[in-house]
Amino acid sequence: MPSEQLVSHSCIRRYPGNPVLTGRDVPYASDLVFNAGVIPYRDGYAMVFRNDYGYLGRASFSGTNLGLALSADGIHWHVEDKPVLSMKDGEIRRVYDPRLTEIDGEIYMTFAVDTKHGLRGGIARTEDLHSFEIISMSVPDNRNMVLFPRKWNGMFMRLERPMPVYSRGGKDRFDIWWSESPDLVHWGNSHLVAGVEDFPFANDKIGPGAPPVYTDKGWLAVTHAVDIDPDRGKNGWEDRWIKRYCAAVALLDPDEPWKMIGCSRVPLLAPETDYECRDGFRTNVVFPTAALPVSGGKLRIYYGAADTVIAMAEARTEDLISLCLNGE
Ligand code: BMA
Repeated sequence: MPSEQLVSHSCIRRYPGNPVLTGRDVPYASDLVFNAGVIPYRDGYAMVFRNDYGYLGRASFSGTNLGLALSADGIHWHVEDKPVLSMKDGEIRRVYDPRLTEIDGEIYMTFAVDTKHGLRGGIARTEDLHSFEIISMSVPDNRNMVLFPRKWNGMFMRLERPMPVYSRGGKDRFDIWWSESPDLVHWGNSHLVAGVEDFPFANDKIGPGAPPVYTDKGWLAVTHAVDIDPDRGKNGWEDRWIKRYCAAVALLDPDEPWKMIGCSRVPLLAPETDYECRDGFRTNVVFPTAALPVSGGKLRIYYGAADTVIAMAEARTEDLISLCLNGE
């Protein structure tokens, strides 16, 4: 039976000029531009994005680096001349999927690292978004880390997505966890925030998307939620791609941020447009990585579409909260 067609919730609007960044905007080798961290920066905005280049066929590329783009309005972007980070040595294969968070005036970037010995989640500090000081990297397998922009009882906090396989029947049953740290190096006191079963439209895995946003009702965490349909078969450039990624949203308790007050029971944003469903490397992918409060009481969400371009959508923060509270 073909999988159910999912539609985006009526509270969210895509930016009509989507996508906001593609490989054509990049002045160096670039095939796929997606999954970006975005923060307010100086008088405008800064974006660090993932760039895969040198398509070799099947699912492989000759390299991945991180690029920097600046914008006055958060919509129109100018990409700097050169990439700002790439890591490759005998152990590290690549660094990707950056997220940016400002905490107490310092800028931090979390990222995923593919290594010879597994997938690790890293944290770096940067003053100028050009050079990065690596602070820590987790043990494998873990990724999709996002930092909260405020400390809690003097501690840094992150959401993360470890990938238990052995203990979950060899399937991708990956959930969202919360951990705290005094120094961004030593992490612990971990709690489960949400399981994949909390999102009825996911049958595979969930993961943190954007760094959480503080509201008077709690922390709004935009996440991704994945369902698999083996009948999807060939999609996009890859030989076989059977997953669908939607954006979802969860509300976390302000006092005990590992406790989920509620979450959307339907997708916030489901792949529907051509740039999400058709024209890309991996079709049916909406992968949120940044959420910024903007004028009009709205939250602007940036997401990778089809692992090929970067797009944007907006919803009223109030509507996102009620989506979580009413379990719509
Ligand atoms: C995840 C990561 C992301 C990617 C997503 C959809 O596992 O690899 O970088 O956007 O899959 O393909």
